[in-house]
Amino acid sequence: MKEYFVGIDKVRYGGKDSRNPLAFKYYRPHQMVAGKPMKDYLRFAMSYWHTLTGDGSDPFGHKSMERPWDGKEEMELSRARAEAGFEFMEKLGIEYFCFHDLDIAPEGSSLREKMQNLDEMVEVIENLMKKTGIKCLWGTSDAFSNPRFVHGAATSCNAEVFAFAGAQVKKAIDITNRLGGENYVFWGGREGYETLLNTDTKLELDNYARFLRMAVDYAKKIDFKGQFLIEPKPKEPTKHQYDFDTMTVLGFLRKYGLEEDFKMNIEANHATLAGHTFQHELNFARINNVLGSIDANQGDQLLGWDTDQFPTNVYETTMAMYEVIKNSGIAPGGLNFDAKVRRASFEAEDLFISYIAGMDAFAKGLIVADKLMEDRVLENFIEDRYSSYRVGIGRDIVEDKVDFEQLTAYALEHDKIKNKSGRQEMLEDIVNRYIYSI
Ligand code: XLS
Ligand code: CA
Ligand code: CA
Repeated sequence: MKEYFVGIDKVRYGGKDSRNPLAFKYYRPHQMVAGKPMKDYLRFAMSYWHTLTGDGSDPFGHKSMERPWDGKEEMELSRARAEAGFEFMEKLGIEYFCFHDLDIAPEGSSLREKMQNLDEMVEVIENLMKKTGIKCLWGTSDAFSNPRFVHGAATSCNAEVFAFAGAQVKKAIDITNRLGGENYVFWGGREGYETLLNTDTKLELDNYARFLRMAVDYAKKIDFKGQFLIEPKPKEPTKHQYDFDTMTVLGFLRKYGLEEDFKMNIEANHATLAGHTFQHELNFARINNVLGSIDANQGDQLLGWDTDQFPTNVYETTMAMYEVIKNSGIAPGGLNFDAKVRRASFEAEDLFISYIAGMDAFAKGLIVADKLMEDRVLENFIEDRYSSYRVGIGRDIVEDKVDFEQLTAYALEHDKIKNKSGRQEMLEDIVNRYIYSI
């Protein structure tokens, strides 16, 4: 087969002192960490959109990326991107990919044509998967780009759009199933509102729940075994997105009795847009048993939007992998690089360099988090901090044995309270020390 990324060989481990931008410094797929090969914790995935269809255009400028498939159009372009994508993953040793229906095939001029194009491309991708052993982490449907979705898809004010979205998502579940997708993602790009002046929020939310219920029923019908995931994001492109953050989504799912069928796909940049840290979202998903998968990227602290940058902040990757280890891993989810090279990093080589940077940051984060846990640095501190709940009145509280009157009787006798320091700076310093030493 034609080689697309000419001059770039298979990326190898060069060790942490390597100066080669095209070598891994920390990522060694088979190195054992926390009882598993690193790659089984990380389960890296390529995002089809940012990697193969992103062209660097932004609201102020045209396409800037130079790509080996430039000049091709329509189905020929889709085929070239697929072939190049699998070459890219093979060279980086990435075992999974994630895609939107719209990423893999042209829309065509009708719904029927769109579905035919998809079927044709799914066959191409299926063959590439067989040849390389690369798997599909998740599929999804782009129900936000086309102007028909101006008012949303499942939450549109227009019932015809709701119907179209149903057909589109049904097809996306079908093809994800055919490609053996281990998950299916719902990201409600325009499922929100711009102004309450024209919005029936109650009907929109009821309809959204109806839509998700239909998806669950359909998955059962075709025996799709993948995990359904909702990807929280508070805003952008809409002013307010209904899937604001993990706890909002959980409240919604529980209200409509959908909580058994969905987990979360947590994206770092969406967490920060919601005013949370990445670790906060992972933690809240984990303690509620809904940590499904991760969109690995990072935002810019000075910009209030979704910049989808490659994740290079080791402090963040460390605390993210700390949550993943605590979760006993992320499978059947993974770490999808929902990240794009900057507009000025327009050479194809930048794609490789960026993935290597992200993979290394997470590999290092995994090693540091494992070491922190092995030494029970935070665990011991936290255990001690809450030790008052293991004896006396504290034990009675957590065993639900006391009421306000009993608490009053106790407090009247024990009102000279002594607290202990939270030692935040000490803990931050310890985490830093672990990061430096590896
Ligand atoms: C956009 C989202 C999107 C989803 C998949 O902000 O991150 O890319 O991950 O539709
Ligand atoms: Ca995402
Ligand atoms: Ca994003």
